[in-house]
Amino acid sequence: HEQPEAIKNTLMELTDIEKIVNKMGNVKRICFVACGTSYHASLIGKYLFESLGGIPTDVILASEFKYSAGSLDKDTLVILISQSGETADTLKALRTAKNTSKTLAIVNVLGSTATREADYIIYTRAGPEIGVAATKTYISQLTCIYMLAGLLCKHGDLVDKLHEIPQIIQNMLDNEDYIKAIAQKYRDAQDFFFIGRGFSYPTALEGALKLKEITYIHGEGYAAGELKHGPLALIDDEVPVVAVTPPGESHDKTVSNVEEVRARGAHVIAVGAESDENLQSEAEDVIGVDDSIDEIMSPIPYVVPLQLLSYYMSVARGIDPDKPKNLAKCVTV
Ligand code: F1P
Repeated sequence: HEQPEAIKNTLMELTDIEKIVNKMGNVKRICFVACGTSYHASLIGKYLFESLGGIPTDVILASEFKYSAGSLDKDTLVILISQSGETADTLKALRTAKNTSKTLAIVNVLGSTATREADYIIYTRAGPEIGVAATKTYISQLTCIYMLAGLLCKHGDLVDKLHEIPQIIQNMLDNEDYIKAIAQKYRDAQDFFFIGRGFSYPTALEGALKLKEITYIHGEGYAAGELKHGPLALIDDEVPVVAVTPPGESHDKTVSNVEEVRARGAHVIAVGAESDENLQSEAEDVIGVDDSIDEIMSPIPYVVPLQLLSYYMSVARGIDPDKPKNLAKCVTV
């Protein structure tokens, strides 16, 4: 519920980000390193920097960095994303990356280790996050990545569009009872699939992660086009499928994937544009997002209904969503 405020506060970092971009000079290659939710934010970064700026971009899980860090050099900008700035694997990667490359940390906690060790720092201004699972910090990380991409790829329109998102999210929060009702309906499901293409693929991964973290239901995030390469075998009427289908290039193909899973009996919850008539006829439940949101901007507002879905399922199952079992807010070993 603090998402609109978190975005507005993070947008105030724009001037600092401009200064960093001017200081850094030319960036020929980007390598994101992160864990968990921060990794999913990084994946969105890859889609942005490659599609808008043609900047080759890798995304590496911090825990895998020591086995495969790609080809880092002085022209590579290594971007570490971490809510806490204390995640052990991310810090290890930062220390290795510093030997060859410029490092930029996008962090929520002021004065954390990453902020002391990276060459450049951008703060996400989400405020302290009480729950263990990252929600508003994810949105703030994305806000920073979009501002950075807007500046590095010379797409000022991205920043303009960011200013419209807090109100769009607020409108969704004002109508969240609908999502609560869907959560009630599926509270006893044992497996879920989340599917999306392009910019919506990391959103699907993040939706599935939130489900696992706070409801203890198995959730599988999948690139929609990969379904037919195996997991379609798992789809039946007991496996709800959440389809992330914003308007844009990937839309029609994802809708055809919705048809495929429905043919196997799946109950489909689609997240898409409010006036998308196609979705209304294809999916059992449709969670509408403002029509003005295109595919590129969709990762920020579209993740909110997925977070709420998991939140309400968690509550319906008698779990405390703020204190999930076996999960630490910060993984320091
Ligand atoms: C990464 C992370 C979080 C997750 C949990 C464990 O943390 O995977 O995304 O919610 O708290 O750690 P960070 O590096 O972003 O602080």
